[in-house]
Amino acid sequence: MVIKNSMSWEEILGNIKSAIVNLDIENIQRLCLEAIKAGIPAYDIIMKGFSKGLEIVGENYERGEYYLAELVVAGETVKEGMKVLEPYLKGDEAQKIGKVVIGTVRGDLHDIGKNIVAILLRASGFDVIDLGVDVPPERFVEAVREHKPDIVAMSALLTTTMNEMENVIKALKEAGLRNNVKVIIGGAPVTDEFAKKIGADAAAKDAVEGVNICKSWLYRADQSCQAN
Ligand code: B12
Repeated sequence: MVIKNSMSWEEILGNIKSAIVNLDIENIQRLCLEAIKAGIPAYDIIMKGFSKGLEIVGENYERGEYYLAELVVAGETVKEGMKVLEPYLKGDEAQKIGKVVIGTVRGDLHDIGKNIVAILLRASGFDVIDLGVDVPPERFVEAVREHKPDIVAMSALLTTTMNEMENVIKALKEAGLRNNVKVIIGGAPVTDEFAKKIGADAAAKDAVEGVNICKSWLYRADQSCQAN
């Protein structure tokens, strides 16, 4: 009989996914550590473990099997796990390549995706000013005035709040600041067509694509970076 003493990456990620679905906040950190020890990249743990689990949580919610309380605990479980993963997502922060103001738009409290984008941006050398959740247009405008970022990044997870992104762009225009920044939007309901419609410069389907778009903007703006 063969005794199996080490799990495959697939099994480990499957356990993490299940822990999110089962709202197992007690064990999530242990499972994440196990995954890191097995050599699984932190970003894969997020995308193939956390996100897959959250997808199922969302489906259970839609089917009426989970309620708001379960969504809350699922969110908290991910945040506990992120505490373990965050150090492994950090890059070389010494060399700053640009500045980003990021926030989840007014009326929207979802911040797991936004936080992942912020972490990856920092890991890629961006200075990130995170305005948090439920951010009104005036706050984005204030932050652009104060911090003079290269990029404004917005997140929305609800079909009812994605329209707030257009209000932020309008407010930036009214303040005469729109041409000073690139605008990128993200979150499950957001599409390229929507970005075009509201006058954003780009939409990203996930954090990695978003970070790559941000990098490409700065590399284009600063010829010296093209050599890197
Ligand atoms: C966890 C969760 C919550 C938690 C959020 C906790 C937190 N701190 O974030 C809480 C409990 C607060 C919550 C509340 C609600 N929720 Co909720 N929630 C979810 C759930 C299960 C997971 C969301 C998530 O974190 N996904 C994982 C992350 C990693 O994915 P992501 O956010 O999409 O981010 C990725 C990309 O989109 C992208 N990205 C995201 N933002 C940005 C920004 C930029 C700039 C870029 C480049 C990329 C980018 O990068 C990320 C990583 O690749 C989803 C279901 C789902 N599967 O999405 C429902 C879901 C989003 N919620 C939903 C609903 C209905 C609600 C409530 C209205 C429920 C209620 N009756 O009160 C409230 C609304 C509260 C509010 N005002 O915001 C619906 C939305 C339906 C719709 N189409 O509008 C969903 C889809 C569930 C469902 N299937 O019905 N929720």
